[in-house]
Amino acid sequence: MNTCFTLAQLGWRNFFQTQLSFEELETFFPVRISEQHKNQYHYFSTDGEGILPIQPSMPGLTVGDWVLLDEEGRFDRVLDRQSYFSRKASGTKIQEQSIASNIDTVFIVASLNDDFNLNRIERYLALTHEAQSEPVVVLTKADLCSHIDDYLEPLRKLDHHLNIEVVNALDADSLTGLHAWCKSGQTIALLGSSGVGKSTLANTLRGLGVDDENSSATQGIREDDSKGRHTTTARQMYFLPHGGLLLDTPGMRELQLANCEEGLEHTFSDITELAQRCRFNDCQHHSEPGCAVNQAINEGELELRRLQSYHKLMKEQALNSATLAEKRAQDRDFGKFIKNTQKDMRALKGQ
Ligand SMILES: Nc1nc2c(ncn2[C@@H]2O[C@H](COP(=O)(O)OP(=O)(O)O)[C@@H](O)[C@H]2O)c(=O)[nH]1
Ligand SMILES: [Mg+2]
Ligand SMILES: [Zn+2]
Repeated sequence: MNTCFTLAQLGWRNFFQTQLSFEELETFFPVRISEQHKNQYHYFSTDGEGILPIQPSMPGLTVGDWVLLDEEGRFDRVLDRQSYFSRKASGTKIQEQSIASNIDTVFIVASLNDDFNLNRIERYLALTHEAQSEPVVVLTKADLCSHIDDYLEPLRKLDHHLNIEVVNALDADSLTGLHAWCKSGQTIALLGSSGVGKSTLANTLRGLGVDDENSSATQGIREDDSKGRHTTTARQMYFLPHGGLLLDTPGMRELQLANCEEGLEHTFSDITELAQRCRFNDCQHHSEPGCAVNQAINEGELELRRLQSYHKLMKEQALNSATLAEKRAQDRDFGKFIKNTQKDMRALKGQ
């Protein structure tokens, strides 16, 4: 099947258009990366779907990227991203890993059961805000929950403007509230821990049944990131019947924040606003005198849990950002070392 798409359907907009010169518009054509594999990318274009083999000279691309190809279908360059998701790679590896780019809306998926965790939702919110995307918290398994308000109340307290949708991911009728974000040209990504119903939600939104051969594998079969036992082998972008593009992100178990200060400040704007009234400019809101944040906690206006979550995530992102910066500096130094050595070798040979 090779369907043609309009650029608008693929999420093209002025932000990308303005990056192309007049000549480029004539000689190159834009395509959107839809799948990432070991040796190749798949893409959507106005001519349908295509494959871009990975060359050593190409920068690392991610699903969602807009890329310019020449008339022969060769890679020219990647366009600036309107939004970008990355994380510190899981495990001990010091590395930044890209997740997706040019995402308009993130469905932060959490289930209405004991797995529900406000700290984790705050973590996803920070990541979404940092990436300049709009968050929608999607609460799944409503059909199995008899006390939904117990979850809604603390969630609304995080941010009164937060978009919240309560669904049964197995039932298409309960997902109509999500259609507002799934319009043509809109790109949506799913974030959430394992087992909350991301694949189920993706399948139902795509209009696929559980037994459909094209459906994303849901749990029961193990998804494993590190040992190559994925049920889904690659990050992939799908067209939804309502016109939007949906990105499922398999194997996102551990999500460490790095370079996420702005996202955190946005997510915890209640705390950052209070902090402006602290006596000291550099107040850390521990036990300093005249701390407006702690005063709010004492007066019951702010939850202690929330301040603790803020401290924890700020510390984590600062540590990871520093490690990543150090790693980059080391890589740079090593690159210089190699270059100098090669120069020395050539000089020796020339003697
Ligand atoms: N009853 C009910 N079960 C759900 C719902 N969402 C997901 N499930 C079930 O929860 C399990 C995990 O779902 P899955 O989509 O694999 O989660 P993922 O790891 O986030 O992709 C599966 O057995 C689903 O059928 C829901 O809203 N209601
Ligand atoms: Mg899944
Ligand atoms: Zn303070």
